[in-house]
Amino acid sequence: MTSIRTRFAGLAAAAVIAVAGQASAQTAPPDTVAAIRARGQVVCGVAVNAPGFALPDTRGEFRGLDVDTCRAVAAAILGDATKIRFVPNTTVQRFPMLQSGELDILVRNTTWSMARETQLGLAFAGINFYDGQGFMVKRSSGVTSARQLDGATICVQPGTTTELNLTDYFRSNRMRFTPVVIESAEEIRAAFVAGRCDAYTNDASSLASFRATRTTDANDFVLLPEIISKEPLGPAVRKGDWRFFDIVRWTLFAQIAAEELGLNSGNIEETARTTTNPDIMRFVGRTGDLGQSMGLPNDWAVRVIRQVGNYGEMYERNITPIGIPRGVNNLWNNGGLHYAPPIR
Ligand SMILES: N[C@@H](CCC(=O)N[C@@H](CS)C(=O)NCC(=O)O)C(=O)O
Repeated sequence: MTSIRTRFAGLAAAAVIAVAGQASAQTAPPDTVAAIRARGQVVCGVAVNAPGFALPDTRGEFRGLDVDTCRAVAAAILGDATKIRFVPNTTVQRFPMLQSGELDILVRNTTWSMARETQLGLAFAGINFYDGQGFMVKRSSGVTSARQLDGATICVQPGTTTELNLTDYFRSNRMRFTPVVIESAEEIRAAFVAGRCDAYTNDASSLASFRATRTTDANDFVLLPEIISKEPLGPAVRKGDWRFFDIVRWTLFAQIAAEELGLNSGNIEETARTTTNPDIMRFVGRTGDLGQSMGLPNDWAVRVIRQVGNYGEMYERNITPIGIPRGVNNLWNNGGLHYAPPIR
């Protein structure tokens, strides 16, 4: 029953998306930056329960890579990384909430795909985590490869790329499966632990994050070796509001470039004053007027790096503790994929 109901909710959300897409084509493009300034806050949509990406700590403060990606935008626009309201949402709710203007920005383990840009009226400003989809099983099952999952029951969240890849993978390998579709991350994990499904499929980061929350029995769960998709995760905004898009895009690139330039939260202010390196002088706004070109003060990137840190600092703070090595999420000149175009 749950599975039928949640599937129906997914279809209803898709209908809302189609209508919202038509409506937005007729109205003037929103000025999100003006709205953020007037409100004094960025409204950022995040996951409900995603350790490493978005989760409130014991004092109720949100922590995670997605959270920090939003904080950096608040630092760039408002000069204060704390001027932000986090709005947790499910995989099904996230796109209608961004389209309707309830959110300024969505940073929610969300995969950049063609259809999400061309059909949903959204634009992805960059990639804050390179991910891929995996499967987790209980060690006691004895399963060691996804190819052994023929006939299995699989827990999956609706409205996700995960659901689509799962179907493709089983079809192309001539295997069958029964989905158990549950919208809430907490409930789907409980269902998996309780044995309602043989395997749980999600972004590998999310599976690692689930395992990291199992304090006593983490070893009872195994991530299978197959990674069946590309899941480039990143911040999404409404299409058409290009000023805001530029700020989100170049804020993330500034964090990546800062790591490459050896700039971090500890040294940025001193370096900004003393450097004679032309790339860094432009980066910190002593030359080039690049901040002004986005309607921001020229030291916008200094604010971002001082308050939130470079990309590597965000990674160490949030992702290293859930046990995922830098790997493909390293800089391009260190064996990874993160590459910022020139800031000039
Ligand atoms: N990246 C995929 C999957 C997104 C997804 O399922 N995220 C999970 C994994 S972190 C999630 O949101 N869990 C936490 C939650 O629902 O609060 C997509 O964009 O469709």
